[in-house]
Amino acid sequence: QTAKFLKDYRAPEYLIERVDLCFDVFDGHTAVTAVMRVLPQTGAGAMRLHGSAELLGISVDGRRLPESAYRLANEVLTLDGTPAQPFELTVQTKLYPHDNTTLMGLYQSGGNLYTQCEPEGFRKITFHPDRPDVMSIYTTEIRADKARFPVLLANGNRTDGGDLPNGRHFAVWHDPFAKPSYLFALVAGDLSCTRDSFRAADGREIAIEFYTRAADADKVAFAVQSLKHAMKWDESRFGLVYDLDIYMVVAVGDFNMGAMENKGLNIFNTKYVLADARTATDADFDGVESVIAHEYFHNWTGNRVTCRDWFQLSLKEGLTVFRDQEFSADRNSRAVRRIHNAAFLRRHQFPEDAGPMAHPIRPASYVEMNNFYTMTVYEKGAEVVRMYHTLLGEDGFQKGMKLYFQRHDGQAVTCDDFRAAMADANGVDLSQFALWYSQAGTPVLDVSGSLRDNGDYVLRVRQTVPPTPDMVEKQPMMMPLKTALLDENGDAVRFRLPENGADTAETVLLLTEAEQEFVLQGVNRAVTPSLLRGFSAPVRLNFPYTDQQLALLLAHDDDPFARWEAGQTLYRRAVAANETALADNAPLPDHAALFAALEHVVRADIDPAFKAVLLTPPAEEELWRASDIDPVRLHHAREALLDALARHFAEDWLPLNLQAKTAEEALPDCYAYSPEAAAWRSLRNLCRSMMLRAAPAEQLEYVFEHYDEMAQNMSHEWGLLNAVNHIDDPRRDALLARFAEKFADQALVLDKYFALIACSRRADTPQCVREALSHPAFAPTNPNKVRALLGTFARNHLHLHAADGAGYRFIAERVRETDVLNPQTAADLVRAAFSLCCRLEPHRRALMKSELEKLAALPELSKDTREIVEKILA
Ligand code: B3K
Ligand code: ZN
Repeated sequence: QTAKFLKDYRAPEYLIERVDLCFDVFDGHTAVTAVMRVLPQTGAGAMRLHGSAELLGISVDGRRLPESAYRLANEVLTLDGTPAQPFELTVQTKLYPHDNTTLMGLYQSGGNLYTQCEPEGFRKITFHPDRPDVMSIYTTEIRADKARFPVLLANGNRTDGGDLPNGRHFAVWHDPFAKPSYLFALVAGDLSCTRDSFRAADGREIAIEFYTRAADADKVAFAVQSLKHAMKWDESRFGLVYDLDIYMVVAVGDFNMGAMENKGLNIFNTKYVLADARTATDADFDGVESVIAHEYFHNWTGNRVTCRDWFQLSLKEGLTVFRDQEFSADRNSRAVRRIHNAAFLRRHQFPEDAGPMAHPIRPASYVEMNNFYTMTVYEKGAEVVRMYHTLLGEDGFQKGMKLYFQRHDGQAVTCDDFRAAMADANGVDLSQFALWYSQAGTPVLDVSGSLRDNGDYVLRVRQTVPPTPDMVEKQPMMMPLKTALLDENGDAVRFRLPENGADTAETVLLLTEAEQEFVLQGVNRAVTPSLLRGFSAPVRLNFPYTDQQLALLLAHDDDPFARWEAGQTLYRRAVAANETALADNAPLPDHAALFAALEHVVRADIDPAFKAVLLTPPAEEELWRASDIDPVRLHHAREALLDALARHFAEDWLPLNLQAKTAEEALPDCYAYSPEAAAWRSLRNLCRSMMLRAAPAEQLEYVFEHYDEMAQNMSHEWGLLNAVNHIDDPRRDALLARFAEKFADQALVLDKYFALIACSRRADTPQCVREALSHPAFAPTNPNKVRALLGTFARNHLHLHAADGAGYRFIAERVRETDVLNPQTAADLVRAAFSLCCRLEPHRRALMKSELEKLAALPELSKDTREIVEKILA
């Protein structure tokens, strides 16, 4: 396994000014001719190109090179004696897209052709430097059978097209913006087009085209509207206007990830384009809106200014996630969005930062770049961008963005360039902030507070950054700690800041040292601090709160994140108490303090989505301790708390549900997606699952009898099915079977069916998952199906961690099969199922390790999967 290192970066020796591509599509293969205008840089050595396609021939300035003039070894092509002056390089390759199950490069799906090039897929198409700092102007010609491939698309504007002999036709596309090879895209096939347009701020009319299978065309309207909202929002919030005259989105069912921001021609997983109320949940609609926006925002943060090398991936991803989070916050409840962001990070990124794959948001090395499109690079990366925003304010942040574009439009740059723009535009020193890019691990803040005799309140903050496999000793980092104080009634207490005497009710403390003391003057009474407001830094914070103080914050804090967090801490304490009781075979505690505090919440007159998140304890992944984890016992401890919660408020769920139902139905077009309707439905679904916990037999009977009238859209169906999904009763099976039958022609809904099977707590789940592998709708070549069934099972901690190791064995077998077809999907499965290995209690750790060792011993294992397996075993 050869790793690449950030410290080895060298500027390219050959630039490429222009790339003219011609794709000749035939039945069994596609022939590609690439003509490149090459600019050798001074002192350039032999020209080296990457490629794994079948090479048919190479010419320099029109003269075909003899085989003695080049060497091809390990997918690197070395050309000797190319001119020192600019020259024209022609490369001919032959591709077999129907055999390409990796879904990288050019591949076939449902008879159509699609590309995926980021990060290093262009080299599967032709021979090329294939690195993001080599940017070129692309012209693409596609020739194909007109009846089979009526639609021919590539980046930029269509400049030519017409008929050819033998029933063939062609199209030529030209992209006037220089771009790296990873943004190249091509689509050829039989697709239906939905058209719209957008009037840009500069007056230009931008054509919008969405391409789908004909049968799916009735489900794109929401995505089209989302795009227009995103275009408008980027103009008003960031002053960024779209630059081409056409924006195309193509939906494909076989896709490795969510979507891809190719210049002018986004390619999307159908999951993030297709949505109607019958087939998509509110969460799906929300996903469509934010991914459509994310890819659109990349046009500036990613395409116009791109990454110098792949170590800098967070430059575009962290920033673009921050931008899509802000877009969603502006379109929905900002408070609830922020809570969702924080919960998501803690559930998915914190475990990564505490495990064998821990890496800084700018990794120092990688074996397979595809393995570094991680929660850390994306989600923690977005939190790091948000900290600039918190430190500099909206104005300061916008100044920084402006300078960033002024300096770097059209360039491939680094995270340091971004940080410099933020610092220079605001005249501040952000050199210490650089540590966020080089140090992995979730920082821990241990905070204590005391009231001095003179009435000042003193906060002491100790910061530690835990060791990670890549680095043991860490430096203290710069971060904002947003803070306020509450008195015993829950009212805000004003205080003075010693540095400028300003009188305020909230401040952003700037942490820079391992230990720091902050004095808040003129407090003069007992207070409860409200800390890390708005989740102002991606850290874990400990403060020795009493349960009463947490109840006070939960009832009164005016910062929604801090209010929610107080509740989360109470839940964490309750689950920990359950765990201890289960370990000791003792009776479970009664959780009186928690339930008393939640009385307020159940009855509070607040945003229903906020109420729903306040009534939801942390996910299991957030509750894992540092080591010696028994995931099954933790699962039972958390379930027992939910059961107790359901019983404690047994009288409240029905009226609350009724209130939410009435409010939902009072909205115009109430079963369609809207943030308001979604908020009420999230509360309804919570109530429904609580009612089922409290009285399963009677509720199941009711749901079974009234399912059709209760299920007015997919959010209702999803809520109902999730609530009954764990009950061992033939009526549950009947409901699931009916669901699968009703949506037999809807691939995305069948993904939900597979996910329901795989997430169930029922004892027969492992058996049902195995049987589902031979369901006619399951396909091991389709990443959505693998993720729905196997990815979901890998997160079903009750069954994955079965004490006899059967869950581990099952996943390891599937990894083996998947790896042959699609290494990226296999690597993701390993990561999801096995990352916890070294933190498990010894018995399970040994079982999991032995499965990993068997995988590592396979000589043919892909480098994607091997990198993850070996990191876990290291
Ligand atoms: N940039 C792509 C991700 C490419 C992933 C390659 N394994 C989508 C996105 O982040 O917008
Ligand atoms: Zn992105």
